[in-house]
Amino acid sequence: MWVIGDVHGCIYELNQLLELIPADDQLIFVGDYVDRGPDSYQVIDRLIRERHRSIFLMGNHESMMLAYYLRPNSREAMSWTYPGNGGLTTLRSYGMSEANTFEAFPENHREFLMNELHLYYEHAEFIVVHAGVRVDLGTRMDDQHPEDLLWIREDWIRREHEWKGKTIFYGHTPARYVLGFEQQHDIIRGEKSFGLDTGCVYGGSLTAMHARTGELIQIPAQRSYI
Ligand SMILES: [Mn+2]
Repeated sequence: MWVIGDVHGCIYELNQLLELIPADDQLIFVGDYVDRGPDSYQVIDRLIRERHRSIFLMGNHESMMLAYYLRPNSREAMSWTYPGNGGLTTLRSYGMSEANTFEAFPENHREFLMNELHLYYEHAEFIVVHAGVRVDLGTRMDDQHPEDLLWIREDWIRREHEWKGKTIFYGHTPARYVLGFEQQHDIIRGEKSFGLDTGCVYGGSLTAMHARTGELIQIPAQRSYI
């Protein structure tokens, strides 16, 4: 099973990456398919075509996007279209604007966003989650708060070495944020975790890591998209 980091509309790099992964291998995506990058519409379309062999997690960006339409008075909803968060770029990729309703999205995309995204995936040997976990809450994933699984950053990165549970694969925090710009293509190697957001949309790479063997496949971004 291959774990794939944040895509953020980087369709060119996603297509390249999937060329290099055997067609029968299972995929698990850590979330953040949309926003900021060139073509969120095409990314969702490609993911839907891979659904027979894939597990999809929800990222904070899908969560904001859904909130924008389904919980419009929430703080998350309002942040989706802030400059920098990329919601407007996503709308543009659909040929839409803020004036459109959720029903304007293709039905299969709406169905994908509402019904196919999980907060985490737990395997016998590892866990996959978008952002990380709160180590204080213990090792049972049921005890974690959804908001942390989608949004946690410093409280996870700083205390990762205290985690006593299974190996965790996550995205959300670009490697350059932790390792520095010079190492933006490297994954974040913790004591019991691997951070796979190598910041494709910022001009880093799109990364897939084989959960069992640790093999890496990386596609450097064509350019920085923001
Ligand atoms: Mn992200």
